[in-house]
Amino acid sequence: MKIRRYIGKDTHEALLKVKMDLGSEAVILNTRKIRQKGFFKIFSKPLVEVLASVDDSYVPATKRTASENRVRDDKEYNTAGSNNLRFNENSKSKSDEKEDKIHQLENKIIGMEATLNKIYEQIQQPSNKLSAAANEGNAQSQSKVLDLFYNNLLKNEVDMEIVTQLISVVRGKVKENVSVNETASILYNLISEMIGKPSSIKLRDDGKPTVIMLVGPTGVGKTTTLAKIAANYSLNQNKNVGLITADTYRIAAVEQLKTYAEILGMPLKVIYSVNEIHEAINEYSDKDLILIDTAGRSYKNKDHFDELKMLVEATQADEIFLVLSTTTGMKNCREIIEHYSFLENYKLIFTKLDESSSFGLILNSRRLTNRDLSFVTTGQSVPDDIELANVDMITKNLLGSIS
Ligand SMILES: Nc1nc2c(ncn2[C@@H]2O[C@H](COP(=O)(O)OP(=O)(O)O)[C@@H](O)[C@H]2O)c(=O)[nH]1
Ligand SMILES: [Mg+2]
Repeated sequence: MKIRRYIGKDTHEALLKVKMDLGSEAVILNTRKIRQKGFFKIFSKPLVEVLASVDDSYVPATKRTASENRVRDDKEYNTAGSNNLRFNENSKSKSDEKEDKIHQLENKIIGMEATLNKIYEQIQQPSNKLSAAANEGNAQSQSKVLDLFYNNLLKNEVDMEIVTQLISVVRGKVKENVSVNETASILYNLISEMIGKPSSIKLRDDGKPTVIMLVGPTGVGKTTTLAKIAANYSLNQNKNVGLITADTYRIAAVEQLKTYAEILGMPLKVIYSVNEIHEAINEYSDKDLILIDTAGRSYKNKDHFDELKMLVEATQADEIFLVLSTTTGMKNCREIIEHYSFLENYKLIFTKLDESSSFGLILNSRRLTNRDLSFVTTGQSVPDDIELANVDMITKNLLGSIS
């Protein structure tokens, strides 16, 4: 681990020096303002000092071979999305750039192929297998029908405890000779009720900006989701939106949101410590909506997680959204929810529904937290791939096909 000190006339200049020297993987350890020494310099503007570190194994882009760049770009493409600005862009040779472009196109084609396959599968199937089979309405023994749904719910990763409870409620309600249709409709109602009515952002009506904060583990899609929300409120609802990021752990994270802010024509404020949050919010007093992005602090690192707690405490946001990915395993998700239980009130956002085949995690988390469901995201595209959770679609997915 290399640790170095960089000085600039402002944060921007100091961070630029970090990037030039250590690349965008550099970790910012500390930033502070320093006074220049000497009698006359005492009255000049303070300089900014940034302490940054980078792994010894890190090779700056300019010193990498083409194939190293290719492997690295694969990683960056997968973890930060195609919109993420990469620092080494300017220093690449023409052939590297060409290779990158071809590679990005390949990725896009793979994505399109997957989408086409999905559409093809849907066309092949009756539009709603569940209702098609259910419409037959054939009477069967109660236990056979219930077994079917029991298995489907478990297959879709609904917690055993919830499945058992659901089935026992249905058992109490239906007669011995029961149609699949009747059972499906009772279960459908029970599950929809459990998922609850999704709740969007509640904008303040006292003329003050509504302050929204997104929290959650690294890589679940907080920044992308924040950009989607910002774009939708700005473009579709004509709201004046200001962005703040407290995720200054990696330069690449700031760059990512900066890129979105530039594309969307919104201001972005970067805060490096908890005590800067009030000033940042105050400077946005003309905004309708302030969206705050946070670093995915691991609860396994107590100091980092405590920093997040302090930020939450200091911000007193109007609403906090805990962002969870449907691709996370339930065991992991349970641990995450437990660690974020310090939040007094929050709503749930689920991401990456496009990458997950079963939505048991949504029902389980709703049950576990008893917090309102809000948005779900269905792809990497900003601003399109976000919607208020569709309870009908989630419930049908959980009940599964019965053919
Ligand atoms: N497939 C898919 N990928 C997503 C979705 N939302 C975000 N991502 C991707 O997940 C990766 C991490 O996203 P990012 O917003 O940086 O996560 P953060 O670390 O929580 O801020 C990026 O590659 C995003 O493009 C989604 O709904 N579906
Ligand atoms: Mg982020």
